[in-house]
Amino acid sequence: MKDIYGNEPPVPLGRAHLFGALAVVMVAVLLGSWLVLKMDKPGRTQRPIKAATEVKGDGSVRSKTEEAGADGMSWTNGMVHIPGGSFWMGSDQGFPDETPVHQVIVDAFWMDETEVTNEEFQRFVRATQYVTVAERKPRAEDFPGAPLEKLVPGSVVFKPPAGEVSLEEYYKWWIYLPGASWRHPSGPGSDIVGKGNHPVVHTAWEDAVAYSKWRGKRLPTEAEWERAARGGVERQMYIWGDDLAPAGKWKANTWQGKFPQSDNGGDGFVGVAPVGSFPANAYGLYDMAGNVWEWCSDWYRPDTYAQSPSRNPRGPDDSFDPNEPGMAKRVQRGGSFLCNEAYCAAYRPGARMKASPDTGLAHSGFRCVRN
Ligand SMILES: [Ca+2]
Ligand SMILES: [Ca+2]
Repeated sequence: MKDIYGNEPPVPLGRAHLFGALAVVMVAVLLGSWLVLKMDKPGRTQRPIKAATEVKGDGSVRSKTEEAGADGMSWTNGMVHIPGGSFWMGSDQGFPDETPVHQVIVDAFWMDETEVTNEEFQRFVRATQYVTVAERKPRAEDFPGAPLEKLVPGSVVFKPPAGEVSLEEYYKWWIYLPGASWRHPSGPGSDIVGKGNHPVVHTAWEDAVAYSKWRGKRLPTEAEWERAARGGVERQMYIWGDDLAPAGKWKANTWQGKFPQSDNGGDGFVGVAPVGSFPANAYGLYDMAGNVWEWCSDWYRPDTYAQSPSRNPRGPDDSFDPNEPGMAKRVQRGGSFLCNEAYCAAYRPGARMKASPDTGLAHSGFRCVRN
């Protein structure tokens, strides 16, 4: 089950792992997943925009100004039009769950130009008083066997191990940190002041769904996400081509150096980068590779593609992860600032990840779509 680099698939984790492990290891520990319209051309919206238009199939133009979103602006503000059409989904150069490569047809939709930012998420929280999963006290019934004193609000952060570790010992660089949340990405001593344009992190799937609904949007299907990421360019290893760093230039916020001990920030960033710090793909979307993982609406199964309908697939009806058969998981895409060639190379547009819906990590974010 190794990939083209000879790597084992990255290990997914969920909140439940954390508390299960706590029952055994008496420390506030662990967990972690690494794993963690119709227009001829896609159009990038200008911001601020108040009068977006849509060119319909018959050539007529429809204004969307009247369809204001929750922020009083046109809902297309900050979104990019992704044309409908067919593309080759999957990859035969990655892990087995990316196969078979198959042709999929997706209707047109609009997608957020960037990952959802702290500033955007803060507007949502202020308007709704929403409390994220990481800020809620875990319920004892959800984590049988966990010491009650350990059931405190928090999330999982990345901490480089001091010495040599096996790449299978993921629990040595993921730490459950009480008080970590989107407001405090690195724990209680940290905040998001001056980081309004950073992607929001520590967002569980249900947090992402709640935000999406408030904006009158939704999470993308896995097929929509991959079509958008590939930008109309078929069967490339990366969304920008087949070279990881053409002419020595990094094209996404990933990891350089020895993982997981030391990220030398060769791409200009250690940790998250402000959204849009790297070149957009051919559709005008930023950070579809790297920076933070992005939730999709689909349940995860490794055999999804073997039974997927060819038109507007919405994922399987149930979830199955052979690594954790009892835990239902949703799909995540795009990789993060922690991804590197030696581990998961998940910034490839075909790469798939999964996590339980109640799991948010220091590199888990999302973006929304709408038809
Ligand atoms: Ca980086
Ligand atoms: Ca991303």
